[in-house]
Amino acid sequence: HDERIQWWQQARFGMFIHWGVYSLPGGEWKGKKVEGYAEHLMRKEKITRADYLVLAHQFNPVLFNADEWARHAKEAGMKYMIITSKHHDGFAMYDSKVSDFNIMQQTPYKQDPMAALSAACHKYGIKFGFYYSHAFDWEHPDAPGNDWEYTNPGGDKGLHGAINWFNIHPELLPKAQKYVDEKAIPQIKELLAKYHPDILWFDTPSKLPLSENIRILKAIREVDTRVVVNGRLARNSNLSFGDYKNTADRPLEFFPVTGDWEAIPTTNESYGYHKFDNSHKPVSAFIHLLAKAASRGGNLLMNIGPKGDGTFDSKDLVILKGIGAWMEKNGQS
Ligand code: JFZ
Repeated sequence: HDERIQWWQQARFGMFIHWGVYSLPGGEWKGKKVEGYAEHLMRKEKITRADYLVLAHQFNPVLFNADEWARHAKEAGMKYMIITSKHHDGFAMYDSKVSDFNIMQQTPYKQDPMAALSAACHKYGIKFGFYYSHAFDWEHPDAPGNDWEYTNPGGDKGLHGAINWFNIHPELLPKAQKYVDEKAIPQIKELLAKYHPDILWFDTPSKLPLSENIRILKAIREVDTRVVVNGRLARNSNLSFGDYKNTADRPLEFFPVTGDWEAIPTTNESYGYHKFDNSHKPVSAFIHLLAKAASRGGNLLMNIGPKGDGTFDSKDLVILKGIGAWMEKNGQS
């Protein structure tokens, strides 16, 4: 742990990227605004797997430029990048042989943006890794989450609802285990083998029993002892299960003062691109957060939501450029 966490402890500032099929509708569905997180489109609108594929068939980010994305991070003074390889929708944004629900097979784009980003980050000396939704998976018929299409727990009861479903519905546990065995663990191993990421970032651990989360961690450590794993793989309050602790998403006043921790503010409210969410904070807000995080020994992983065409939102770019200008004047390179 002490060795693999070293680069992370020095990194201080990183770029979090939520990008997927949901970025194309960008918070709009059937002419109406989707409330809250745009990346939760499938759950909020109860979209079936088949209908979500119709959307995927339109996802074509022809303007995506990995070098440009890495440069935006570099110029803002960021030292690491974490991007959604698979969010809760279950859609792999990389070339996955484990599941055909992926960008190569289901989109007209047919390219692997994760391979390009990994190479670009390497070129600019930026550490690179993946968000992977290990618990929630709305595409897989056996995974926790999608209860509008399958007999699965956790879906429309809300993001934090259906807590401990496995105690209430123990008969559903073998299903979840099947998903972990045939999709989550194989895809995580695939990501490790293919891209050698510096970090893996997991989320919503309460959707699986602790024993499943630990099984996943063991599978990771069997093949890779060097990759950094965030605290949301298993219950976040227990530090021993990850390499560092994550704070809750948005109440940024509650920064810890000890230990290795990371906060994940978003430029606006939604993590994925949301065309109706114009609540972007000013540059100064992020400078304050950076200073506050640094003074308490933590990292800031600032989230942006690129658009479905592969470009950054101009409102995110204003913030990135503003931070970059401040860094140029006051930061160290
Ligand atoms: C989760 C995801 O559902 C969301 O889409 C995004 O990826 C975010 C980074 O993580 O949402 C959460 C998870 C935990 C909390 C809030 C939102 N929390 O602990 O307050």
